[in-house]
Amino acid sequence: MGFVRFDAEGAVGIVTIDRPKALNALNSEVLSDLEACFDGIDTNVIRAVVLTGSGDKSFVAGADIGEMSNLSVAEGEAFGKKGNDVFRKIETFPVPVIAAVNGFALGGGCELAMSCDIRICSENAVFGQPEVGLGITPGFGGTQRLARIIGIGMAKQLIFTARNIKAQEALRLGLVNAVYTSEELMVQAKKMADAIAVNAPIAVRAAKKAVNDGLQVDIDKAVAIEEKLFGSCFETHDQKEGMGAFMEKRKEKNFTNS
Ligand code: DAK
Repeated sequence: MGFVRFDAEGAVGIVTIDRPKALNALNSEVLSDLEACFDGIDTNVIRAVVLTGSGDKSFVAGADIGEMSNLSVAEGEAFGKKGNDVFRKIETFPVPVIAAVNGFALGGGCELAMSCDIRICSENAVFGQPEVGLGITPGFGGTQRLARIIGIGMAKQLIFTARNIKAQEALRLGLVNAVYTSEELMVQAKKMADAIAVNAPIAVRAAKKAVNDGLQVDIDKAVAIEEKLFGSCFETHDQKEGMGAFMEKRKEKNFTNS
């Protein structure tokens, strides 16, 4: 794949958007490569994914403005659908995806980070939804996910003013969970991914689905979703192994995702 690299380090997959000359901006080819990359990940082996951008300047500087500038309405819709399909794929990907935001995360880049389960960033990260200054609205879920993550009032303020924010403000608003130096970012992202990967995959996946699906419905339906997913863990190897290890006071656990 031309614009996306995949590396496996044990049970952790690292997906790198690799178009540094354009600050990893998302054109149709990058979106296709990203989709193909996630389609190709063997979730029997990979238990957590880190998504980042190549270089130390940019995660993703947005959708490709050059490519977008001359789109017709129909082409704009097709481009939007392509992006939304990939972002939903990441959001609903069976295993957790951590965005390691290593610089600019603007427009589609901020939206891509928000489609991941967890965001951490480097000190030089910059987040923003500059679309209204370009004459468009955020189109890869930004109006929806930003409001869900940082709250309606602040999301509206950032979107309407098109103001960029730096890492520390993103941390204060809850857009990212932690800020690290550029050197430490991937180290910490992999450490977090490792900490996820040692747990029972069946339970981690069910927990991701419970949070995601539960947030779309009212609390009565949400707890019913949780009950179902909780129940689905029982009679599995991983549940027996996890509880067995506790009963036997055993530290080592052999989770098999079965
Ligand atoms: N698209 C294309 N190329 C980009 C780019 C982008 N978003 N961002 C940067 N580049 C390219 C630059 O053109 C430049 O290329 P060359 O001139 O060297 O060929 C190269 O990357 C380096 O950029 P700069 O020279 O500008 O670097 P600086 O350090 O001076 O500035 C910057 C970095 C990130 C502040 C600046 O590049 C910048 O402002 N970039 C644009 C950021 C932006 O506005 N991003 C949001 C794009 S709008 C849709 C769904 C979603 C979307 C749209 C439609 N539908 C539903 C249809 C999403 C929209 C967006 O994301």
